[in-house]
Amino acid sequence: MAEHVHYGACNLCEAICGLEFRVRDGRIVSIRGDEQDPLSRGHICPKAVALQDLHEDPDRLRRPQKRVGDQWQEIGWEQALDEVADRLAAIHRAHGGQAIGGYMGNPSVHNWGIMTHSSALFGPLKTRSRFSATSVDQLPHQLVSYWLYGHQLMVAVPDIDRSQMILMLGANPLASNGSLWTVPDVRKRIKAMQARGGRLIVVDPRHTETAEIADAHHFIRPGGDAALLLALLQVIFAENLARPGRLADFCDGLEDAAHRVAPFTPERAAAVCGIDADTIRALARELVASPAAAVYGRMGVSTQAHGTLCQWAIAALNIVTGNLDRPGGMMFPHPAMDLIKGPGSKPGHYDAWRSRVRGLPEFGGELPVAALAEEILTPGDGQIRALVTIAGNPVLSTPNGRQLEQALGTLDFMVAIDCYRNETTRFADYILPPTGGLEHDHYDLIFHHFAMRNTAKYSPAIFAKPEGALHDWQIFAGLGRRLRARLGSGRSKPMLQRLSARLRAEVAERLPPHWLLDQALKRGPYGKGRPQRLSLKALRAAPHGIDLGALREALPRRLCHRERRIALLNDALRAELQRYDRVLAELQTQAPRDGELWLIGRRHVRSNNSWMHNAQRLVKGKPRHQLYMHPADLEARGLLDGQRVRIASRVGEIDVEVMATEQIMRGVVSLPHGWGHARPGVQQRVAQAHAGQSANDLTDDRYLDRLSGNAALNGVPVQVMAVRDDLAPRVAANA
Ligand SMILES: Nc1nc2c(c(=O)[nH]1)N[C@H]1C(S)=C(S)[C@@H](COP(=O)(O)OP(=O)(O)OC[C@H]3O[C@@H](n4cnc5c(=O)[nH]c(N)nc54)[C@H](O)[C@@H]3O)O[C@H]1N2
Ligand SMILES: Nc1nc2c(c(=O)[nH]1)N[C@H]1C(S)=C(S)[C@@H](COP(=O)(O)OP(=O)(O)OC[C@H]3O[C@@H](n4cnc5c(=O)[nH]c(N)nc54)[C@H](O)[C@@H]3O)O[C@H]1N2
Ligand code: SF4
Ligand SMILES: [Mo]
Repeated sequence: MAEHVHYGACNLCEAICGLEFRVRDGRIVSIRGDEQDPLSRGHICPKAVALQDLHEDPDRLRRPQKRVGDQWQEIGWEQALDEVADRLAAIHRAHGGQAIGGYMGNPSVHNWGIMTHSSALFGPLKTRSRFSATSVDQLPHQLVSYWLYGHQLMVAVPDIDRSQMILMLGANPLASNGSLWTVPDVRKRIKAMQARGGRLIVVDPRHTETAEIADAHHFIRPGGDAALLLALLQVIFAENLARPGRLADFCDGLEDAAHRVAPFTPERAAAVCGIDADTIRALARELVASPAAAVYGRMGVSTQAHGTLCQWAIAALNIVTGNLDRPGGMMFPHPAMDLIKGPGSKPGHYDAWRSRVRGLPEFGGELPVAALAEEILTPGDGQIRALVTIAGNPVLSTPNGRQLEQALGTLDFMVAIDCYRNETTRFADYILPPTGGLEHDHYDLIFHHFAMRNTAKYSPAIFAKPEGALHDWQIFAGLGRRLRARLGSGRSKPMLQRLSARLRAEVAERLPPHWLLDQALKRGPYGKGRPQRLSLKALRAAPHGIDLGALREALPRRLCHRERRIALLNDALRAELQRYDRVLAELQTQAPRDGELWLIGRRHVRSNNSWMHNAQRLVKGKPRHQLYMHPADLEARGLLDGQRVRIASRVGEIDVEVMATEQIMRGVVSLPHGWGHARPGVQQRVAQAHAGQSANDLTDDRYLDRLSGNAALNGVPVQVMAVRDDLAPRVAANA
């Protein structure tokens, strides 16, 4: 049989690497990096080969599943979609839209069919009880982008190929391959920057893989970044070093900002962040002196107690140093399918309503997921009684996962659109599994907005859709159609109008994502009448992808506020700065509590959140889910390297193996999230054999970034102690 070669992009992480697949007899024989991909240039990581494992995994669900008692039955699609729509419609009629919650997980943004068609499901449900992985991740970035630039997707990224300095906080791209920064092959790009005399400076409580190749690394106390970043701003203003250049022409609030950061001196910051005042001053001066520098902060500075303030200060630093929208600084990409300037753009909105129980603000139509469990558990009008999860595993990925488990057990109804029966979906009444990643086509709608180079690439399906399977978008379309039939659309409108609205919705839903892409490309910034003349046909003719060039100046044109201005400050931010002044004063005087340690997370290149541990190829070798702890902290507690220890937080405790390492700073411990697969009813055999424990059994649903409601998953106070023998039976039950 002939061997066929296919090209496509990997959709597992934000690096969207180009891949070359060789297929013989309907089986993959090799997966390699595509040397001709203009963005990734042949880069690949170990997870790409696991695409084959996902494709062939016998545990991956291929038919709709219905729970009957403790048994799961395979049923047909018509029955599944009809019954799910019946149940959702019944709850909607009895309790209203708010009673139906929705949670969208991380792969939603890596699967374009979910992006283009999930509104088919949520449109007729008209619910405000919506949640996603955004609020355990990048919510502060989106909020700051919305406030400053007028659009939640206007995120600037380090223009690394022309940078002379990157100050990186709370990110480990050597493991994560970059985030809110599509930067495949980041190691090579860092090395190239260093070869031209540029410097990478990493700020992280752990000496990470990225810190290892950096020119300087500063340990920072978890949660101390806001103090550090505000102090950098303070020095720049106090020493009269601000050079915003042309940005000053269209940026409001610069003087106000200078005035408001004045109290945050390096001396005050030092006491809280653990980096001394001289180092902070030197860092500020180095930043200002660099001809092209980028300040970039990610997970570690978003998912912490002052995430929004951190992201604001980072943006402010890039502005006052004149590095925003400057080659080699932080730049805004111009994607071919533009969700910022294109039709149907969603700039965002903030605090238009609040969560019922705790009063947390919505952002862009979603509530903070840390409030999901309480919205299910607390009786009253608007209580969530049914839940739809889409490509997510919140039991392992959101704070206080045990409480969420308890909540899921009380729901009247749950449906999961997911390919596995895992820690979350096992609570569902129905699981609706879509086709696998190699069985549908793909175009990355999101990550071109954060890419360090403008490119476009269409990935055709490698394998035909199996008989009797549905793509994610078809599941949404099928449910949407049925829900509209049961719930109607817009009762107040006259019948004809109602009919035509329904007709339009039905037509739109039946259009596949690639049709929508073709339209968007042709009408987009590189479409008809432009030199590139992009269309679906043009992309199909260029299987490696099309290079649209280096990042280019975007401001002020691309700003989305009226009059195309940057709004550096608003009332909410001013209040937050004032509040932080008080927080800092308290932190400065607070004595650390006896024996308390700060828990942070970490990522590994062979692991991807919670859902790829069923690939033998990735989990093999030594376990990677131990607790990292400094030898001196172990010694102080009479603990030994390699022993089982108990970690306890306000919300729970787990027992894990501890590993002594000087990689981690004293007073801090690190545990990766996404593990904890030994739960009843999970059908992921390999993962269960490598179970580990869930870090989110320790993280706290009450510990948030106050402004955004984003979960503070890093810097969680914990105690670590020996596992006593008399507790052994309980440990065994957990293990
Ligand atoms: N303590 C701690 N917690 C964290 C983090 C941390 O650093 N520390 N990180 C947070 C971050 S950044 C994120 S993004 C979240 C992730 O949190 P989630 O998005 O909730 O979890 P994932 O592990 O990504 O789960 C993905 C699910 O999608 C399914 N899936 C995969 N592909 C598809 C598909 O194409 N279609 C459908 N329908 N389903 C699919 C998988 O089977 C799996 O159930 O975790 C967060 N939680
Ligand atoms: N291999 C792999 N790649 C992935 C993923 C994965 O699970 N595995 N997940 C993907 C997803 S969903 C995302 S969002 C991205 C995340 O991408 P990154 O943000 O690059 O990922 P992390 O490795 O979580 O890096 C966070 C860093 O913050 C540090 N940190 C913790 N607390 C603090 C603090 O208070 N201050 C500072 N300065 N640093 C702190 C941690 O030590 C860690 O090194 O990765 C994506 N890529
Ligand atoms: S870095 Fe790895 S997982 Fe991420 S896109 Fe590239 S090959 Fe896929
Ligand atoms: Mo994420």
